[in-house]
Amino acid sequence: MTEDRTLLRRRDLLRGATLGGGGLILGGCDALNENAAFRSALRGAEKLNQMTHRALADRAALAPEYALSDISPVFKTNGSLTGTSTDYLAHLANNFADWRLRVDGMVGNPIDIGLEALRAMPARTQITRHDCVEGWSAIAQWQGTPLRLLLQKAQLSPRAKYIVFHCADNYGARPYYESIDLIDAFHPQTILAWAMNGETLPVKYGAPVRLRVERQLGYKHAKYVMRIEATDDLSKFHGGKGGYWEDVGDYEYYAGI
Ligand SMILES: Nc1nc2c(c(=O)[nH]1)N[C@H]1C(S)=C(S)[C@@H](COP(=O)(O)O)O[C@H]1N2
Ligand SMILES: [Mo]
Repeated sequence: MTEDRTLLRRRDLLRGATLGGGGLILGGCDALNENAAFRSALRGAEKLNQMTHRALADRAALAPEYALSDISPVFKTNGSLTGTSTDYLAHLANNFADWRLRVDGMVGNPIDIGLEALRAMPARTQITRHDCVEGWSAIAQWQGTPLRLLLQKAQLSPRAKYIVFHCADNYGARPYYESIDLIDAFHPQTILAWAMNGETLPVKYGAPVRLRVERQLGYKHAKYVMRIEATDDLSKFHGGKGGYWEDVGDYEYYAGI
């Protein structure tokens, strides 16, 4: 199969998997397929067989979304309940007025964006279920900026393979961090959430922004995100396995649900 035909078939599959979702989602899917970095990530797997096609279509599918009436009256917290860095604590005291999110690493146009500008970008609102590996779940409404929009703005390099989230908290003695591949980074439900259940994101849930990556377990949903870094090599970060719990607890890198 030629490369072009392979791409076309993958595109059809990705589209097919989300057709039920309506225009916004198709838009996201198109954007995903037009992105050079994402296409290059797919091209990396040269010998795609039927199974891989199915796996890709599955990765592009949406997580279930719920009704307002399904929202959990109590949403548990887990891990850190605040950022701990000096920098973060100063921003917290100042209500994040001068806080800036950085998007850098393997990008052509590094970004430095404040909370107001982030909130002014096109946003997505979704009511989803959070599943923690420790055995609890809770449903909440999340509103935030689709990660793919920031990556496009930053001109993600076609050589990038992963997106790393640097957090403002130490959990125990180590900094919390997480990372995801480009399939999840460009997934329409992957957002940097700055509101929860219609209110500004509370500190214990990750203010000012936390990742929602709805097809994966709770520990991938980085809270207190300060910096987003594109890379082709996870081994150079902390323990080298791509995330805090992957390094410390031997948790799976891809925590699919
Ligand atoms: N920065 C940071 N992000 C984090 C954690 C953490 O300790 N620090 N804990 C993770 C885990 S295990 C879960 S289940 C969720 C909990 O999110 P919640 O406190 O909003 O329920 O955040 C995840 N993200
Ligand atoms: Mo968790």
